[in-house]
Amino acid sequence: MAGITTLGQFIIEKQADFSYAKGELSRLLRDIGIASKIVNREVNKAGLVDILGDAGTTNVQGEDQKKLDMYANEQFISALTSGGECCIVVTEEEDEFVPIDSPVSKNAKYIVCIDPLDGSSNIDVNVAVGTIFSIYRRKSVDGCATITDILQKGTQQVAAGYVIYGSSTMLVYTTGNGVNGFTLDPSIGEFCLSHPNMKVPEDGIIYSINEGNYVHFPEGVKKYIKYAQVEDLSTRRPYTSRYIGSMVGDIHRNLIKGGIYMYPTTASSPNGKLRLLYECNPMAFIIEQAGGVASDGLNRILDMQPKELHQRTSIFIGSPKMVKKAEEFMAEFSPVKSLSTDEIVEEKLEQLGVVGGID
Ligand code: AHM
Ligand code: MG
Repeated sequence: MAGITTLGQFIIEKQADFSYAKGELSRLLRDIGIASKIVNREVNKAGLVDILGDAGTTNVQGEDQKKLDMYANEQFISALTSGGECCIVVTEEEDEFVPIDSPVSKNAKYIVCIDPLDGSSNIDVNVAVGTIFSIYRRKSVDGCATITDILQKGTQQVAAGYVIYGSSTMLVYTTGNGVNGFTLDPSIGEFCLSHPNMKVPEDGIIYSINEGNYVHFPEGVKKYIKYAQVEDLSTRRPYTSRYIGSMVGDIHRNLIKGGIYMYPTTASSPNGKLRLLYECNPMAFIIEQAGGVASDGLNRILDMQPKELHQRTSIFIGSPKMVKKAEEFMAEFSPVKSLSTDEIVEEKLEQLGVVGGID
């Protein structure tokens, strides 16, 4: 089709960017694209069929699972299983990692970390939700991959992306050579290149945070919010507050318009709410590739060494000028990261020379 580049064509064209690529990563991205179309179909008709509401179970983090969360989880695992390029899936919906136990997949090179349906509390009210994914190359050479293959820093990601199921459905991804966005054309059932080489504006006027948690925020965040609300025409303040409560939607908007998204520590989430492996790392990779910044307020997200599958972190992400300003407030007013009780005990044991801390 003249004038249109589909996701499939684009992935194949870009395969040459990878010196080691033999097409596996391209096939993996294609499989994720196909599964997201199936999920999109169900999200679009969620109001029509009996898949709204709680499934009656909770995930490892004690959160209610929605039926569509589980449906999306099954679709992505199934696509990654039949594709044969992925040896392990880490998903928000499963306590343990999911080894893809087939003769082909066991030796596959890639690990996928995924939040199959993020922001799912928005489904019932017809607000944008998303899928977030991150792809790593395993360290071990063959046989079953292990936890060490999974717990890699975000800097090791070979690809990351998200799908936003919104007023239109888009897939945005990076393989470390910029960020490209594809809009699903429902009439032909294809993601078509609509946002080539996406760049986050260097500065913006939107700040996105759940301000209902204000009293529990670190002092640095409180001070930044007050800064955002003070009038100063030279820096286009007061800023505009926009918060959907759907990370993909909030970050996608800020990527296009410029802005900062923050989910800091709170009383109920002393380590932050969002998960490093399948929410923060992929979003940080995409935003950095688009020219933005992502940190926990003090340290770069992509440099964090994950210690567990469902590890959480606070996050400040978006336009570089805005994130750096928020970091200045954090450095001045909240320079020390709050630690969980386990981390405090672990640090103490490490100081005492008890190797490995606690389990
Ligand atoms: P989820 O993975 O359980 O859907 O939670 C992640 C979501 C993000 O998309 C969103 O930004 C955040 O949780 C909203 O949390 P809150 O309602 O505390 O503001
Ligand atoms: Mg999520």
